[in-house]
Amino acid sequence: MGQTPRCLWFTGLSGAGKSTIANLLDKRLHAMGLHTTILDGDNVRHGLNKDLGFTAEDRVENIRRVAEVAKLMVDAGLIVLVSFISPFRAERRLARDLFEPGEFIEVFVDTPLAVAEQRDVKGLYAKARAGQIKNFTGIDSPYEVPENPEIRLLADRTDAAAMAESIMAHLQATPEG
Ligand code: GGZ
Repeated sequence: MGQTPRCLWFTGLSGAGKSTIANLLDKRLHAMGLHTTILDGDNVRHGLNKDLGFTAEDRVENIRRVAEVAKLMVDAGLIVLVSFISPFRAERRLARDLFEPGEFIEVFVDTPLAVAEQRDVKGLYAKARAGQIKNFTGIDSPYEVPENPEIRLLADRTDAAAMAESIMAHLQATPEG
């Protein structure tokens, strides 16, 4: 597997483990000398998308912009790791449709709500349950489960390194995207 440009699109609940897995995978690819980049809330919602919040309309626009940026980066030859909740099927479809067949790999980080909520690493679920955060995904804003992702990770029962390896295996099995 070489520098085949592609978009790996991680979707899943807050606290599902998307960023952890994307970061591990990024390190693995980087160690092979491949050129990658990560797009996530940390580097996009504070800059390009700092005008957007968490209403349905704002999430749609968040994902639209992220998908367009990912497309530019893939066209520039990068392997792009996109890590957003991206809760709506329609917007994930719009993102996919920007790419050539095989370029877009949807990775569903499938952690049940109960598990993400119990972990509650940042205390956001507790705040959402208490009504202090509105429109929180899984609480009072929907997450539409991917119907046909290229990769589904059972993230509540699998070690993060093993999940990164299973994505590597997928990339190696589809070397031309
Ligand atoms: C969901 C929220 C919300 C609401 C703040 N709903 O676990 P985190 O903290 O680090 O990741 C979540 C992140 C989600 O942003 P995304 O850009 O990925 O969302 S979307 O794709 O739906 O546009 C969470 C934090 O932002 N966060 N408020 N109301 N997550």
